[in-house]
Amino acid sequence: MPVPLASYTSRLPLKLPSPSNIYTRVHPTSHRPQQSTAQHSDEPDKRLQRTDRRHTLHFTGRSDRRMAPVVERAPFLPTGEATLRPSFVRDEDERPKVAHDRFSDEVPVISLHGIDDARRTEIRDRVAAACEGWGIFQVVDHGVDAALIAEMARLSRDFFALPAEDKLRYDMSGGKKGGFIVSSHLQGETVQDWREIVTYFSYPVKARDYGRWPDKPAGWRAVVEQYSERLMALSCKLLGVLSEAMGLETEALSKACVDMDQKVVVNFYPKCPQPDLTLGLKRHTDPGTITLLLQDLVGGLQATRDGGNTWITVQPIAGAFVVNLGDHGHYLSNGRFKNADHQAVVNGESSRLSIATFQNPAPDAKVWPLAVREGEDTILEEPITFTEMYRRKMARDLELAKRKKQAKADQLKQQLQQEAAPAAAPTKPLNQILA
Ligand SMILES: O=C(O)CCC(=O)C(=O)O
Repeated sequence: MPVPLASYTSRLPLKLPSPSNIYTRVHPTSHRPQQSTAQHSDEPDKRLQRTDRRHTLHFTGRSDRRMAPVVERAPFLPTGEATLRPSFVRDEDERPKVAHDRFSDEVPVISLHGIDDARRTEIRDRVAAACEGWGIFQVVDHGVDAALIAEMARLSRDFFALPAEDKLRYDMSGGKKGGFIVSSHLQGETVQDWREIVTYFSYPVKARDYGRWPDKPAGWRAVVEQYSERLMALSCKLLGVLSEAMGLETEALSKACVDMDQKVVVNFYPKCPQPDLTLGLKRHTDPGTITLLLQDLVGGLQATRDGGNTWITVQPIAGAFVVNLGDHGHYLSNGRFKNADHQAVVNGESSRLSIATFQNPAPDAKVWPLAVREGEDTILEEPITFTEMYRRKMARDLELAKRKKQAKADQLKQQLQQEAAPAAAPTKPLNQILA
């Protein structure tokens, strides 16, 4: 997923930036952070330091790099500090617009009771309407055991409470697939997410690497395994309904996924000193088919359906799963169903936990609309593999991040030039000049 990152599938061919090596390492207490490409120092040259409202920017002091801002990176989530470090501060246009606990009931809540018989048609129609409107809905009465859900959430919280060295045994930086990492973010992005994650690749079973599944807290592996299995079953059920909602045979979406991948990402968002300036997880769509998100009751999942102009905070419901349609689902429906545009915000009062289960097609599965309605063009120009779809998404995201960074640097350069320019001579009225 970050990103998009957080939601990334396993088993990509290695030509791509792989999901794990696009995580940028941010070290916990005892380690030093990776150096930025430009000069980085804990003791910046004070003569060249400039503070604006959002960032403390250090300049390299070398003429060729003088204009390149170096944002100081935090070595770990600095939860005990009164102000937010610059590396977490987002541009104004990216900051939260709605409070984490101003809940909206706009996202439909659908009971799956009777999904296999009496209520199937009704459920199918409600799912279709939700996907056309938001690309998001919540499901209750889904059949996943409440005790299993509670245990999964409890053990996940316990994992994040482990001492740093226990979590670091599963440190994911440097290209490892699955494990723990602080504040993963897209390469090329300067701003960090305010979160920790633990993630594991659970399907296909033959690709599981149990060596990357944390063995603490005790009992967690077994619960994780069971949870993954139940969520795979629920996802297949939902894909069946979604296929029917597209007017296709029940198995159509599962078949299009070939051998479905599943990846689970547990997000932990600690309390944040200045939540209005940052995000737990930046705005994104998930690349896969669907994502099932379990969240606690704190609130923080936000969605937009007008390109980011307005946002809502999804009402948390105990034991419910939020279902997000991903890019793959969006393409397969030829754009009829929206890919959920969402982000996670944090708060200053309590930490928050969410568990995202990403259901993705196999890397070489073909991405091409399955249902094209009369009069419609296909939204893709040619069939591509899921790997290629993901590569294009990453390239777009990186390009956007690059352009944004450049625009900021240009703006700053202009500002500095204006400040450095000698004040223009005051213009005197003609009669005074001639006097
Ligand atoms: O924590 C949340 O509410 C959102 C998580 C999410 O979007 C993700 O993991 O991709």
